Amino acid sequence: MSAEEKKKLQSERLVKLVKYVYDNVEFYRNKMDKAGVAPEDIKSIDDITKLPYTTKNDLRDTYPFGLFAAKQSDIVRVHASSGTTGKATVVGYTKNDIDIWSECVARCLTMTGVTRDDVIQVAYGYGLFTGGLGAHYGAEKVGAVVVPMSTGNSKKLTTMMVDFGATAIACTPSYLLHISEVLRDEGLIDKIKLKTAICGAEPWTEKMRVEIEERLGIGAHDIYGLSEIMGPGVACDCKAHAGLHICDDHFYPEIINPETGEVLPEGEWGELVITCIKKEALPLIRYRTKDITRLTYEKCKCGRTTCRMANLSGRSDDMLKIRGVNVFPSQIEEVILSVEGLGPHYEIIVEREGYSDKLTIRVELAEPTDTFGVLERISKATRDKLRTILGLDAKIKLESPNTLARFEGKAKRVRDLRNK
Ligand code: DLL
Repeated sequence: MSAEEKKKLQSERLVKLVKYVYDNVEFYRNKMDKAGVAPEDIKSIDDITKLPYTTKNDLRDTYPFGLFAAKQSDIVRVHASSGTTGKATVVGYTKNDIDIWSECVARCLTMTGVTRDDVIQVAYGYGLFTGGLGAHYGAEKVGAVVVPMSTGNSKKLTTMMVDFGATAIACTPSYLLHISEVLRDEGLIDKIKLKTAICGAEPWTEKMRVEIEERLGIGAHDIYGLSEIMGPGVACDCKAHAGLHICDDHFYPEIINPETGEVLPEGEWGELVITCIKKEALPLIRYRTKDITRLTYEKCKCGRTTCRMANLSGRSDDMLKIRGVNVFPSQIEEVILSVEGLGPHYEIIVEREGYSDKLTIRVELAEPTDTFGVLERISKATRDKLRTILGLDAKIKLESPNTLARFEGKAKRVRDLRNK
């Protein structure tokens, strides 16, 4: 699709959407009236900046169904975020929304090379989390054989991976790391037929992606999404690994300065804002994702012309401020994966010591060793790199392989104990 055709489609969809939500959602009607914007003011996609932002708090304040635009009789599914703090956010889908979702996930899987000839294990959690069912429906749409593993039994997963000749897997990157260890420990690495992994739901660096590829001898792809917008399948990286292709005929992306709300030009880092221009049940307008990325509209090497977003450097609310320095956990991950002798499992602990912050990084060694000289070299290399790259002093605690927690869902790698 040419840029002009895309813009025309996005404009038509936005104009229709704004009228639809104004007529059907009291929250949006009030918000637009307050901002002095009428549906008629929105004539093309360029007018999107006239519309107010939507936030997670808006979803919480209207819990559970206050932002739904469709009649209950048209809703066929709900999902909800696990919500460790505050109320869960509840999201809903009409039959058409489920079709769009499957279509977007199918596009993502296709760009990673998955076809109807694949056997794919879906090892995201099934249930209220969107990962399992989202990936499942998309994989069925492609026509692959879907094995709905969910999470919870890594040994069964690895056994079936061999027995069923699974060629693809969809799960969080941290879970795939764990799976790679189970395969190694069970002596199964040489027996698998795995070619492709579609991993997302949590931040992971390019270095981690390559580490996973090397461990398993596969192509690993980054899939992005969030339940408020749909679930997995908002964007995915193709074989060129040059950013994630956004399904921008359904999800219109913008980048804003998270502090001022100002819209930023192409190429600048900031908070991703998404408008669902084609959904029926919960079509969020200018939803602030809190995810930090940047966009490019250049045509990809693969030939696709969609807007692409960079691999996420983190969420604005995951950013740690340590002794005044802003740090994303992903930056620490980059450093760890660049030091020879360290494995990819780590934990970041931040504590208050007097008036200062204390940063400790627990990280597993790649191979067991207790040779003092080796341990000292690895610790020093890690400390030095953190100081040079992030300007931070940290205490490095080297752990034996297989001592830190493993995760089946989203990894929890940060313990911020400062306000405890
Ligand atoms: O995590 C949906 C999903 C499932 C995406 C499976 C990909 C694969 P939520 O639980 O609502 O939905 O969490 C959404 O997770 O705002 C990001 O902060 C983070 N996230 C999702 N995908 C990625 C990714 C699902 N590829 C939140 N890289 C988002 C980094 C990601 N962070």
